[in-house]
Amino acid sequence: MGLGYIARILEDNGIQVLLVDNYVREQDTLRAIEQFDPQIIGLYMHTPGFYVALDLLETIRPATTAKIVVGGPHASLMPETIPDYVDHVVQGEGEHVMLEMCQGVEFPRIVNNSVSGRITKLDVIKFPDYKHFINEAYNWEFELYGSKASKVLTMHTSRSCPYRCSFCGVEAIWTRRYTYFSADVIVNEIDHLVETYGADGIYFREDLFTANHKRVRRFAELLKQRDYSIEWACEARADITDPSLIELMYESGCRGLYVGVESGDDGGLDKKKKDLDLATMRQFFATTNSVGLATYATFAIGTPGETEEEIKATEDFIAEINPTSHDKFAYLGLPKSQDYHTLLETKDYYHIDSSGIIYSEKFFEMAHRLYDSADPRLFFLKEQKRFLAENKDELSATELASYRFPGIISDLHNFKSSQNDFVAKRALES
Ligand code: B12
Ligand code: SF4
Repeated sequence: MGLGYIARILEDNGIQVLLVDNYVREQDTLRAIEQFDPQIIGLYMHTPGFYVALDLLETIRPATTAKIVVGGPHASLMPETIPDYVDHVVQGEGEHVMLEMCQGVEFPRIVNNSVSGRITKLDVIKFPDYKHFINEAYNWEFELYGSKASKVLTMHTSRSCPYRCSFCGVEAIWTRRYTYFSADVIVNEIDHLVETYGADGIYFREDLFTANHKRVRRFAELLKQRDYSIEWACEARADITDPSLIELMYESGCRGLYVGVESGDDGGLDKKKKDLDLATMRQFFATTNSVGLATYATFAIGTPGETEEEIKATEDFIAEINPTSHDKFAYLGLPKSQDYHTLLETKDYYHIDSSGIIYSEKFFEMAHRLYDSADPRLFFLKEQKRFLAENKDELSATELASYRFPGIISDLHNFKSSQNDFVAKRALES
C-alpha cells in the first residue's frame, strides 16, 4: 500500500510509474527495469524483508544508472544498515519526497521525514489506484473471520498509533502521532471500489483502525446508510466498551476484529505498557461474542520480564474471553521498541543479525514451547543456530526459509496457523 500511495501522487503529477510487487509474485525485476528504463527506482524495505531487499539491491545496482531510493519501516528505523551505494534513504512518509525528487529537487542522502514531514490530514492525499493491484494474486478473502466475501480489497486509512506497547516498534517508525483519513472520505472511496471493482469486502490493514472511536462511529453510520452492503474487518484495540458502538459496527458490515490482547494478567499488561486492564477486555469480548462479531486475538509471549505465572494466567484468560480464534507468538526483538532496548541493555540474547533483529534466549525456548514441532519456524531457528555455531553466514530465519532452503517450502503445505497460513499460502503461490 505504501508504494501504492507514492505511485498515486506521482501519476497524478504526470510521472510514469511501474509498480512491481515481488512479495505477491517473484518477478524478473532486471527485465522489468530494462524494459521500463526508469530514472528513479524506489524500494520498500521492512526489517523482516531486509535480506530479500539486499539481494534485490545487489542485483539491481550494477545493472542500472538510475537513482536508487530506499524507504519503508526499516529505512525509518535503521538507515545505517542500508548499503552506501543506495543513493537516498527516506525515513517516514514518501509521497512528497518522491514527488519532489522526480521533479528534480536535490536531497541529502538520508532524508529524515519522520517527524517534521508528517502529513497531518491524510485527506489531502489520494488512496492508491487499484489498477496496480487488481489483477495480481493477492488474498481477496478474509476467511480468518469466517466471511464468504471473495472480493475483499485492502485499505490503509490511518498511520501510527497513539499507544506505547513495550514490544511494538510503531512509535519508533512513525512517532505516536496518529493521522487518518476522515470517515466521509473513506466511505466515498469504498463507493468507488464497489462501483469499479465490485468489492464485497474491505480489510483495513493498519496499525490501529479504531484509535479514534468518533471516526469509527461516523464511518459505520455512513456505511450503514449506503444502498449496497459490504463486509469489513480491521485491527482493533479491546478498549471499545460501549456496546452500542460494537453493535453499530456489526450492523454496518463489520465481521472481524484483529485484537492484540497480549496477556491475561494485569501485572503482565502493565509490564507490556498495554494501558488496558483485564476488566475492560472482558467487557469487550463479552460484547463481541454476544453480537456475533468474530475476533482474532494475538499474544506476544516471552517479552522481557514476563513470568511463568503470567503466561499461565494468559492461558486461562484465553479460555475465559473465548475469542473466535487466537495465536500466540514468541516475542522477537524487532528494532527500536522499548523491549528491544531492554534486551540490548540486559544482553539477554544469543544473536543480533545484520538487520538489527535480536534473538533472545527466551525467544528460542518460547518458540519451541509455543509452536508445533512440525512448524517450519522451528526448523529455521535450528538451522540458524547451526549456522552461527559453525560461524558461517549471518542469516535471518525468514531468509533461511525462503532463499537458502527452498526444499522446506513444501513443509509450508502442512503449516496451519490461522494468520500465518495466509503468509504460507502466499509464499507457495509466488
Ligand atoms: C499489511 C501488513 C502486512 C501484510 C502484508 C505484508 C507484505 N509483505 O506486504 C501481512 C499480514 C502478510 C504482514 C506480515 C508481516 N508483517 Co506486516 N504489516 C502490514 C501493515 C499493517 C501495513 C503495511 C502498509 O500498507 N502500510 C501503509 C503505508 C502507508 O505505510 P508504509 O508501507 O510504511 O509506506 C510509507 C512509508 O514507509 C514510505 N515508504 C514505503 N516504501 C517506500 C519506498 C520509497 C522509495 C520511499 C521514498 C518511501 C517509502 O512512504 C509510504 C507512504 O507514506 C504494516 C504496518 C504499517 N503501518 O505499515 C505491518 C508491518 C510492515 N509488518 C510488520 C511485521 C513485523 C510483519 C511480520 C513479521 C509479522 C509476523 N510476526 O509474522 C510479517 C512479515 C511478512 C513478510 N515477510 O513480509 C512490521 C515491520 C516492522 C519493521 N521493523 O519493519 C510492521 C511495520 C508492523 C509494525 N508496526 O511493527 N504484514
Ligand atoms: S501494539 Fe497495537 S496498540 Fe500497542 S502501540 Fe503497537 S499498534 Fe499501538
